[in-house]
Amino acid sequence: MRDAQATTIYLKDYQVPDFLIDRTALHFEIFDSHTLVHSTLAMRRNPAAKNASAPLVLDGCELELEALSIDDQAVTESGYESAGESLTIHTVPDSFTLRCTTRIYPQNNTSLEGLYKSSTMYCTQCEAEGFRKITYFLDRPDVMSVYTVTVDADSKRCPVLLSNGNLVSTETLEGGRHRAVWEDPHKKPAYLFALVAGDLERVSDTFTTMNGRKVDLHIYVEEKDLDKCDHAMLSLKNAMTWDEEVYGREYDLDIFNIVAVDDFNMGAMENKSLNIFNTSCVLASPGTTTDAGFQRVEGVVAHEYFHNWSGNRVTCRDWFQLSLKEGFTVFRDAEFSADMGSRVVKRVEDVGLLRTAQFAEDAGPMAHPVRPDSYMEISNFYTVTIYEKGAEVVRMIHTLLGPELFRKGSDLYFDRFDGQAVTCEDFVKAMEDASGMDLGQFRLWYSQAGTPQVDARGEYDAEANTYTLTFKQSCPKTPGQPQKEPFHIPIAMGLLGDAGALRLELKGEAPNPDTADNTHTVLHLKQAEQQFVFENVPEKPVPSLLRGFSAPVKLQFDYSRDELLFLMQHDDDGFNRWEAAQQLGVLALKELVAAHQNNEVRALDERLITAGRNLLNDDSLDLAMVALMLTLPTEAYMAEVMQPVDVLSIHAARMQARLELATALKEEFTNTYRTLSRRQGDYQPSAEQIAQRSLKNLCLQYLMLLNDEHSLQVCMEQLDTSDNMTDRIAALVALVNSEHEPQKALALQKFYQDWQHEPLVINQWFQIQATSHLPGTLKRVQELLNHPAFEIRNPNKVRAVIGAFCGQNAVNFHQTDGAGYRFLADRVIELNTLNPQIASRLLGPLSKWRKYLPEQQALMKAELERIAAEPKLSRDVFEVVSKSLAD
Ligand code: B3K
Ligand code: ZN
Repeated sequence: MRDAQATTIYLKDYQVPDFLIDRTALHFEIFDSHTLVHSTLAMRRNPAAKNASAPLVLDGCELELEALSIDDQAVTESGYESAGESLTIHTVPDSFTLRCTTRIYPQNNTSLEGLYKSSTMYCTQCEAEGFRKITYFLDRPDVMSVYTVTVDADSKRCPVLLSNGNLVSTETLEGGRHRAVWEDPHKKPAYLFALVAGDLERVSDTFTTMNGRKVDLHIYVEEKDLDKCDHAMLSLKNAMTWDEEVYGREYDLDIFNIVAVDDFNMGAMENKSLNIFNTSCVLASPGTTTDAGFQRVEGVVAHEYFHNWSGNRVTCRDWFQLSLKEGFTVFRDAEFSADMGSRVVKRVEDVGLLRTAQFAEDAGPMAHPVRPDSYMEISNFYTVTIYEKGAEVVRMIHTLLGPELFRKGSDLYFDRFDGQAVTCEDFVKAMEDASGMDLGQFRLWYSQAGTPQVDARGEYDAEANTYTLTFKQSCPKTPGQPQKEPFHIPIAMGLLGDAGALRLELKGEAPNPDTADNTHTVLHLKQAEQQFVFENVPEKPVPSLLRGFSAPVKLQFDYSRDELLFLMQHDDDGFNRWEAAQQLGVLALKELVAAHQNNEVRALDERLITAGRNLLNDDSLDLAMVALMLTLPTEAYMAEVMQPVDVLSIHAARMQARLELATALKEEFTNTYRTLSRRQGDYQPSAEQIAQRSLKNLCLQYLMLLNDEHSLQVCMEQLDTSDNMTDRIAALVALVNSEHEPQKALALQKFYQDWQHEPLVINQWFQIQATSHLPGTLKRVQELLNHPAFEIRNPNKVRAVIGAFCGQNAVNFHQTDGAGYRFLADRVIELNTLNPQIASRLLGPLSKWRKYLPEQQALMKAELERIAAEPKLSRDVFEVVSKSLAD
């Protein structure tokens, strides 16, 4: 474990590297007890470096150095200095060959960074700074090198030997060993290096690119999982086609490999031509995977593939620029998923994540800009801000430029910077140069943290036939940023009249001759306060603002409930129809929360029940939309709009509202459930079938709240007879959250017996129990930690039990005696030594302690202090804990 060092790295201190590495030859000798890494680096001084006689400082972490030479002259111990994470050689020529041998122990590497063992296979994870755990190197993304990799291992235990690029030779060695040599013609930073050695089987296919290059596609998995690769393979081919059609980007090698690994810190990794995936993001089959799982596989496969251009061909100059590749690539994968399935559903899901997780991060102690100014541990910056807000920033550029100019901009960006390591500024400049649009003020989205608040009001002048929208924007202070400048905020909007959308004539602007449809526009909000006047407005309109969630802001407009009901039915923007339903739900839930806090009895606003009935009775509506609009705002979203957060009252209010809806609409839910249960044909993860299942299962969840025999029977039948995991899991969730104790216990037991040989299914089984909102869940979670299927070293299991309990089960995590907080702190302390990245990630729910009620704050803070007092904290945990406790 790397010890905590309170060193902060600043963007302003960036300097070009003093040395370059033109060629890298690595030779791995993998043995059971250890691995030897022999590296040969062709190095020279960087002509652009400031200091022409700088010493050579290499990165290296937890390495045993066995040999070191420069131009075949051994460097003796007095010739170098090794301290912390670096090795310094004071005197080197201008150009030289550095050879070095390190000894590492992959089987003991529980951090899952560098070269490690996941069950019987060897694999790597080098982003961001894992390569330095393999050998001494210039482990920074602006040092790009051409790699040749030789791997020797036991032929039986590791019949498959993979690395980046093309396989150039194989050889049988003495002693039952063999060798493979791989060469990657594209220069790349060390974080994209990968190696896999193990006993794997593969599924193969081919793809022919737009210029006729035939690419071999392989997915490597354990033999038992060979039947779960079809969806990933199809997703990969769809992604390759989509990137050609939408971005003009073609794949650049003859081979593309994906490897599935059980123990993996995140979803997947875009190593050049050798993507390594968490099994949860690549394996899928109807019997074992839910709809959400299928969609995740499609999205992650596409995301990693898209990185080949947005990340690999054009990479980041330094880690402050992480969103350059991540934000852009998330935007690309979101658009791909929208094109493959339902656009509105995808947007609603993404905005849900943004408005809960990202807005909370932006308001907490770890708030940072999309391009951070500083960090202690870069692993802590793979955040929802870098990924999701970063994607929103790219989406806003797309909205401001329109699709054609955006494509011109992306073409220019890829052409201009191919093979280079660049910055967010380079990206924005390319967009500006291609479009002619001034993005000067827009750049503040990269440098200012915090979620802007936009307050809007509208005034209709019946005499003048004008409608004036006034916007005020502000942004709360965040750590290190007490003052904020106004942002350039694109507000997509329209005005609705009684008979439909109104034509828009914005005062001072000529109508756009290019748009036949003048009912939709994008306002450029740039000032702290700004007015927009619409002329020739024949009636008082209802404005539809921030369509498609055109900017990551908190918008406040005082709609009446009747106006929200009107927007729910008539807005031509699907996202905003859903948003109107959400805001209506927020108003109703706020009332119930207040009543609960005052010990009053109050009924749910009748209008929600009427609206629900109308939705369920209207055959013309899209089923996915109905399901989304019938889902009340989540507890996490309510926590965002009601601070300080009273977790227990929010939970009680939402439960009451759900029960009232279930009681009032029992007949409609029953009928809809029955109609939707009759599916035609086999299971397909198609948008249409997914919509059908999501509404059917929502009906089931509502019906199960009634706690009656009939609903129980329906639920048990679905659990026992379903042919797919989506329906089975939905039934199990409903049952586990119900009061039917004997049936629940039996069902959980049977489910375990049926699926114990499918680790990904068992993770769901863990998660369902950890997220039960009923009392006694913490005790159950503690028992689950001792379950034979639980492994603290497997991140998926940690996420399924500990992560799910602390992050998705507010009512139990925040139980008033603080036992939930104590439980989390104990797990963080345990994981701090084993896997610092996972430990630090788990801390999220505790770090936001300041937004809760005073008694909870005190208990949460005490647990953070207990962690802070631990003698040996990893840098990852140290950074989050110390920033959480800072004033
Ligand atoms: N780039 C990787 C994330 C690496 C995280 C390292 N701690 C996966 C992705 O975003 O595609
Ligand atoms: Zn990524």
